[in-house]
Amino acid sequence: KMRVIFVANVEVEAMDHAVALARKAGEMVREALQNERSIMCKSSSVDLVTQTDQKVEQLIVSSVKEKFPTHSFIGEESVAAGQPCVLTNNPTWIVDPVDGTTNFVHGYPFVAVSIAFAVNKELEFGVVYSCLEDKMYTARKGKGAFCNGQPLQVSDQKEINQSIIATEFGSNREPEVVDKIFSTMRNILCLPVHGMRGVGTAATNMCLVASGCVEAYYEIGIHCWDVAAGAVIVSEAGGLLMDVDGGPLDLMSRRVLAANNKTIAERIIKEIEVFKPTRDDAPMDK
Ligand code: LIP
Repeated sequence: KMRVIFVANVEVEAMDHAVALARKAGEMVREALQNERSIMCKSSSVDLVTQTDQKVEQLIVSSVKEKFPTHSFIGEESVAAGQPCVLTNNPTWIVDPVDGTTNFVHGYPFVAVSIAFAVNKELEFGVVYSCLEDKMYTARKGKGAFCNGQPLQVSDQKEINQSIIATEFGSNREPEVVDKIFSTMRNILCLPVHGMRGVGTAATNMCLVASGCVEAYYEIGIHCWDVAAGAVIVSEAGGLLMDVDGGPLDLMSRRVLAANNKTIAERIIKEIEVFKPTRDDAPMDK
């Protein structure tokens, strides 16, 4: 019993720290938007990164390592710099310092800081700060989901024809992949659904599912850091997480479906043309 209490206390302390870090990171993003952004490319000319992404991740990493020196870290820019992307049983922070980097570069007003925490490979809490909306989404396993302290609840809609579905085009520009992405969108649009949306950041799309604004969000091509925090928030708001083929969510698979209920999830799955990106935890030489 003492160990359970100890673990819970660490998680509460870690979550409070994550919220404070997300807010500080959001200030850095807002400040950087007032200045020229240095744009660099990663896997392609449309997979962007900026010094702000790197500075924000450095702020979070250094602060976490100081306060929780035994904890592990998976961060988008650390992995881009060659750190392994492997989730172990060790308490692990999973961070996207600037989710919606392309939006950030263009000044398109949806940019989020996403911080998740896992122990024994189980997600324990998620924090997503939509820093241009000043919306702090938080959720801890078993304790509910909130936006700026207000409880969140997914939509109760079970009719796909009365739904809005979110997705993104992603950053893969290979024609055969783009064909699958558009074919899936055509299938879903023609069900028909009320509409399709995407704000340009996975974490924010997931928070919109948790808020009941959209019934589901799916995407193939995301990374674990894009969706880890949002997964806790959707789940604690009464939603569910799956792989796009109907299997259980596999955080490293680069595939996600977040939905308000099983009825909507199963209807969407029938329309998705699945493909398998290289996993986040694939050996580095892959
Ligand atoms: C983005 C995701 C988005 C995806 C983009 C990009 P980033 O994350 O949030 O869902 O479509 O290709 O991966 O790179 O801005 O942190």
